[in-house]
Amino acid sequence: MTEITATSTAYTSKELVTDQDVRWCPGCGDYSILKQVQTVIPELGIPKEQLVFVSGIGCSSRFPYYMETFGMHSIHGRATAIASGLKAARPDLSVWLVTGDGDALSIGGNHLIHLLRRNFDVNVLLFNNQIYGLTKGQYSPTSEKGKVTKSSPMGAIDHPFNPLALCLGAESTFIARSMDRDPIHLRTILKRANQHKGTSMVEIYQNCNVFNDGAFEVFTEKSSKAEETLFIEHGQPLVFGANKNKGIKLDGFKPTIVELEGNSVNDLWIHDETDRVKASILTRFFDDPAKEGHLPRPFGVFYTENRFTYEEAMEQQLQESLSKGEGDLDALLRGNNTWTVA
Ligand SMILES: Cc1ncc(C[n+]2csc(CCOP(=O)(O)OP(=O)(O)O)c2C)c(N)n1
Ligand code: SF4
Repeated sequence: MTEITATSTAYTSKELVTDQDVRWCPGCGDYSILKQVQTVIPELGIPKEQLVFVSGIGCSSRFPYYMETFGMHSIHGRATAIASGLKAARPDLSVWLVTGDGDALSIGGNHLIHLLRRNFDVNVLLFNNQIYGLTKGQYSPTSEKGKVTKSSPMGAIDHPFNPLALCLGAESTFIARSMDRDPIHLRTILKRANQHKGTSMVEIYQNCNVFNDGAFEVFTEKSSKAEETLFIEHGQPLVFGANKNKGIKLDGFKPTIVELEGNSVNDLWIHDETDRVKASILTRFFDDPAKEGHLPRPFGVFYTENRFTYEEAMEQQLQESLSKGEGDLDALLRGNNTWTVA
């Protein structure tokens, strides 16, 4: 392990690569995500010794081993709690949390929602491969209904989570979606996540080519990507299709697909990242792509909001308390109320 002493922000992607053998299966989507993170981080101006990658348990959670930064491969589902504690103690650090759909949404579901509502300034990268990879292919909370796996031989009967709808419901201040197979888009979203002050939730569609190959291929393959995806940008109309010939119009609260021929772009839904109600509608663009008349799947920043972070509020309270002068611990322990138990 190399010792990090410098405070320089000038380092290269190569300097973020560790001497560890990467133990993901050949062809796994995790490789691309690692590469994009290692490419983007040196551009962010963060001193290397202030970077921390915290993960839970899963294939995705092996991430900190491969980043030449501080890090912790922690406990299943608890990276959220550990990152919260770290940020409370050291608000100056740049904390990145790497988790999987099982880690974040099964065992860690409870901790995730509290991280989001508290709004610690942490960047969450949720690798969603719709399966438990590390434990060899059991269905996860994002696997589709009917999914046949070793743990659901007759097909999963669970209704899956819609992760971004869940996060928005948990008072998240930044939600976005990207994918392993679109490096440029992923890098843009990683930069946006870093800029956001508060918890940034980035769902990344990630192919597990061993236990759930092709789960997102309709969104990632050249032949179908343009028709099945909707890349959203603040201030821009919702346009998609191979020839950018389709758009989304809001009919009241109901989104509808319109052909652009015969319709003005000005009548289309213009994306506004600060509109929570519309972001909520966008998260519901979640139909099975096999369903007739389904909406395209959005990628980009759905919602962003400026809200006080937990660590800021905590610091303010501490300063307020300190300004009252020295306390009396004995008096505090004795308290104001005493009871005599007969
Ligand atoms: C307390 C505990 N329960 C269960 C496990 C077994 N386990 C390890 S990883 C995992 C799920 C991983 O799935 P996911 O988070 O989707 O990550 P992936 O491996 O797909 O990247 C489970 C159930 C464990 N390690 N610890
Ligand atoms: S099991 Fe799946 S998620 Fe895990 S390393 Fe292999 S391909 Fe990747």
